[in-house]
Amino acid sequence: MDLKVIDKFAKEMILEAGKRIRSAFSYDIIIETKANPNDLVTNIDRETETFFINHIKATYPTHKILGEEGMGERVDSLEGPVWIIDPIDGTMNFIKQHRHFMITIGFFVDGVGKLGYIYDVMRGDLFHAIHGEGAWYNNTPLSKLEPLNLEEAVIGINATWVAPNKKVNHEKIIDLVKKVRGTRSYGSAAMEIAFVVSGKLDAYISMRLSPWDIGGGTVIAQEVGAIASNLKGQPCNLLSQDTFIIANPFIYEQILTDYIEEK
Ligand code: 2AM
Ligand code: CA
Ligand code: CA
Ligand code: CA
Repeated sequence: MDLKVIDKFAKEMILEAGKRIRSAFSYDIIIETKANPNDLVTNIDRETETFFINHIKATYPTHKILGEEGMGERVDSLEGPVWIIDPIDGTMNFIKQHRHFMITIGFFVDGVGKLGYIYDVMRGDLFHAIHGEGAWYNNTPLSKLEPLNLEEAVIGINATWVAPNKKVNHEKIIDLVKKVRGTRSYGSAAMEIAFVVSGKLDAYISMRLSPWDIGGGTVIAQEVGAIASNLKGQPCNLLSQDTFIIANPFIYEQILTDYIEEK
């Protein structure tokens, strides 16, 4: 399997999908809700996922494809070549802000991350990685993450978790928010992961993400030395929903040990 060839294929496919999404703003975007009133999906999410599936199947008919909107087949093992796709990460941003949403894709072989992509559709910015070869922000190589103290860190976290909740001890999250230099919340998990791997954020924490939110990002993380896991410190499971942290390796342990207490 020539990863360089698949990488070129994937990049061209993602840029083409980005063009289609940008042009969708001049047509009707139909908004529906999924599991709850804040869980949104549009015709463009579904059409983009279908575009990826058709494109991949035409060239690589044996590859499996796991997508958020379920337009492909059921995937219940990571055996063989598997694409994990979120056609629009940050659907609420897509609908309300017309920016700050990503296409994110991971390509895995027997569960090992080989290629990872996070594409900021409106900025035209691509973060990508090839396993063992490195990671890039557009054409610029990304460096290994550098040492820093938690006091200097800027972290991505949703404000929800400083209020009493069923998931984590919120008092400890308040301590974390006070300890760090600043917090941000962008509304797209893939965007926050892209910022961590490029040193624009130093950690990102979420209480519930799905494989397609993090698949591409975990491949990029490996190449720059960012650590990604669930909040128990276990490897990310790419077949089911879980908690999530990605962090600069110099603060990862301290955040998990001193500030995260799951209920
Ligand atoms: P999405 O836009 O692809 O659904 C902020 O909501 C971040 O969490 C986004 O990356 C969003 O991805 C993700 N997310 C995961 N599960 C979600 C859910 N059930 N409802 C809303 N957002 C969800
Ligand atoms: Ca969604
Ligand atoms: Ca998502
Ligand atoms: Ca999505």
